[in-house]
Amino acid sequence: MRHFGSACIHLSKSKKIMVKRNPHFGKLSAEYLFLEVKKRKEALLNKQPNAKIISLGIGDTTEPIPKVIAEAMEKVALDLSTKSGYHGYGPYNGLEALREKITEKYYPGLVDKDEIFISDGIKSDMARLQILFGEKVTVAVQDPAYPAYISSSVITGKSGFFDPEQQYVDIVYMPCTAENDFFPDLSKTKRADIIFFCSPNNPTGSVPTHEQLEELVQFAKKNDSIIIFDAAYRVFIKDPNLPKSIYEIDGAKDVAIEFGSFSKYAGFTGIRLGWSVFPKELHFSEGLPVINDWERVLSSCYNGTSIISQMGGIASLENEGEEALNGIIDHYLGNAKILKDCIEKIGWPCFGGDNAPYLWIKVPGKKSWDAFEDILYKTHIVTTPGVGFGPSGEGYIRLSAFGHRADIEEAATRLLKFK
Ligand code: PL4
Repeated sequence: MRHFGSACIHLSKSKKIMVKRNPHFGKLSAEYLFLEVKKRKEALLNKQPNAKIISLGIGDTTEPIPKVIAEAMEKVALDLSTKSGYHGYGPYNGLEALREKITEKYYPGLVDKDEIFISDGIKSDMARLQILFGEKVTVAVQDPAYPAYISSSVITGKSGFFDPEQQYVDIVYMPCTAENDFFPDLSKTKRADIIFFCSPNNPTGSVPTHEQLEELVQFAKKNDSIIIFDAAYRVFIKDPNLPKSIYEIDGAKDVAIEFGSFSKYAGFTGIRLGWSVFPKELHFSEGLPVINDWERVLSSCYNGTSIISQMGGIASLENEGEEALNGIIDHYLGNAKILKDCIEKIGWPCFGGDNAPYLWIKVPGKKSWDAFEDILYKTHIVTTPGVGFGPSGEGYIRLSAFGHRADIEEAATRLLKFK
């Protein structure tokens, strides 16, 4: 048996074949965060099968997809059963009509439709990104950050090992804490080839200002680094003074790739639809355009995105779909407000939730996993332990504001036990 963090791995006694395991898997810490959260929830249910669990852990959408969007998907699905409406493989970069809509809505005057590539979501694009850069590049992440950046980097060989401080050696951690207003001190940050940066941030819910993103772009330019800007939650930014895309910053096209998703905007976490932006201006040190290699990765490793999802995506960016979806975003932000008011009544320091669907909460006197267990067993509410997002998350938990209103109100009542 070998121990990695809190997990134990049992070595099998069954017959072994000659193929060696990818050694990078041996460097991974414990369980992938969200699987560990799920296991602990199941452990509670094994002990208390009647527990009425409210899940505010994994950030998954709960509200039904507006009918006008579902009907667009139904139509294309039915058309596929006809000779004239049948489609085979689609273009590997996605439907032109969808790329045009994304450009119009999200990047007017900033990005060309040929710089957009439709995908089945950010998480899989992140994995393909690792193929693009290979194992030799160095990586920086916000600490705390969405754990998939680190897992996919480690699996593809970008880190030596997981040290006793629960950090990956060779990965640059950029602490984002309440003390620095959740924006890294770039004057103290070591250079890395690739900088993962998420805004609104998962898990802290913080959104950097224009000035802060300008600083980030200048930092990348000075260091010849590439920013990977994850805008999965951009639709939650309601403050008109805050930037929604890295391309709102002058010169960002020289140094930044951006990822977007329909998961949280349109409730497509199960349908799967996202996009990447690769500006033509972005070049490798040899002078070759990065976009050309991305096209090669996609043409070699991806066969295009479901036409059903893409037609749903188009409907969700048209007026009727967009209006209905804005109501749903407001619903989730209303949930965040209910939870935030409740946490403020309890008196725990609480961040995020204004322009993001996550609340970042410091539970006084407790480590993250202890706070997670305490809340789970006392209130039957699933949260996500902050330390799972990085060492700077220790002592915090994350609450997701995705949920039906009745569940959120019930959760707020149960949490008041801690007052
Ligand atoms: C649980 C910053 C959630 N099993 O749906 P996608 O692939 O377009 O986007 C995934 C994604 C990308 N970027 C950020 C994200 O936070 C997410 C989704 N994160 C969360 O609770 O943190 C869902 C996580 C899922 C997973 O592991 O991704």
